[in-house]
Amino acid sequence: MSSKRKAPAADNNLNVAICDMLIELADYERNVNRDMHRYNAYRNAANAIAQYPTRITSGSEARQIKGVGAKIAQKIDEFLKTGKLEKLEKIRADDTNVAISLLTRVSGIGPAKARELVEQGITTIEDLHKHQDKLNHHQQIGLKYFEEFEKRIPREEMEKIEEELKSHITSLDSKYVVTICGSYRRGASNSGDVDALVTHPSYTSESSKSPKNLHQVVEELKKKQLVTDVLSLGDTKFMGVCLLKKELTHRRLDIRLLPNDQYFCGVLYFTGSDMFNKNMRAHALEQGFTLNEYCIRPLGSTGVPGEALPVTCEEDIFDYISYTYREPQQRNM
Ligand code: DCP
Ligand code: MN
Ligand code: MG
Repeated sequence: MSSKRKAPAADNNLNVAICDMLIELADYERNVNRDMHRYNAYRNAANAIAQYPTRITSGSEARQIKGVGAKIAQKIDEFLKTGKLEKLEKIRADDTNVAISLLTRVSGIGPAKARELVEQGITTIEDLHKHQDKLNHHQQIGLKYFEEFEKRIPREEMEKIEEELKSHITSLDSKYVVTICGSYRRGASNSGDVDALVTHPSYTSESSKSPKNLHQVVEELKKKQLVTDVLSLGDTKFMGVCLLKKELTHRRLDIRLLPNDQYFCGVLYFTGSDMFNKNMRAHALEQGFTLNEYCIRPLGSTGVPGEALPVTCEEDIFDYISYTYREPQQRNM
């Protein structure tokens, strides 16, 4: 998980301006009002509109799109007629909103922390540098690489990071399996971060001991100087920073260690997109299955999930729920 601000994939989106407006509203609802309900409503509308094949000419036309409600349609209408949105103009003119939105762009600073800081008069990145004592370790590293983390990672660089990760990790033990998921696996020309999944045959969901693998992997990546900083590290989840070469940009790297028997449900989930996941989970439910990042389980007549079904590849999961298989590049919505 990564970038805090991102537009829906919009290769040939004829309604970019409308989508940008909705995403700005969504971010405002999440970061300033902490209203995830409205946040999701705006995001869903933006995603739906990004897929729309023609240029929208009125609010009533937008209203016909699934995911666009009456209130959003009205805003689109105002925007198309006047070229702006009064509500957004007011939001942008409010210094508190602007400061909160800015601070939440720092990795590790969420809406609540941002508001707390702004209430203490800390409103700029410069202020943050002066008050580092108010930040935890993750937030301090987020601040240190504030500009770098906002830069997208070109696919070519992602390929090199993948190559290095795989070679370092399999040099520890050739039985390790590494998959870079996220937007990269969907074929994106650039990515917000590196989402790496790792598994090893000795680690399954039945294992009773807490696995040492991820600690060993991170140690090795630090030793090889690919990992420069650790944001957080547990037995199964690492969040940190990597750097390919001295003169290049520091990048956000997430690594998850997954049990061998849960690997492909994890690969499916972390490949996304989040919209694709939502749709696939909804389809699974309609077919009487519950699907999450760990497993797929049949739902009994009472709605209670049964035992996890065996999965040996992503296709198995599609097969169970009679969903036409889609290659990762076909999962952008
Ligand atoms: N994911 C999800 N639901 C979320 C967050 C994440 O299903 N709320 C899944 C789908 C994402 C994947 O995790 O594709 C990785 O999350 P990222 O935030 O890293 O998103 P991407 O890799 O897709 O985009 P980016 O290039 O911005 O990193
Ligand atoms: Mn990520
Ligand atoms: Mg990503």
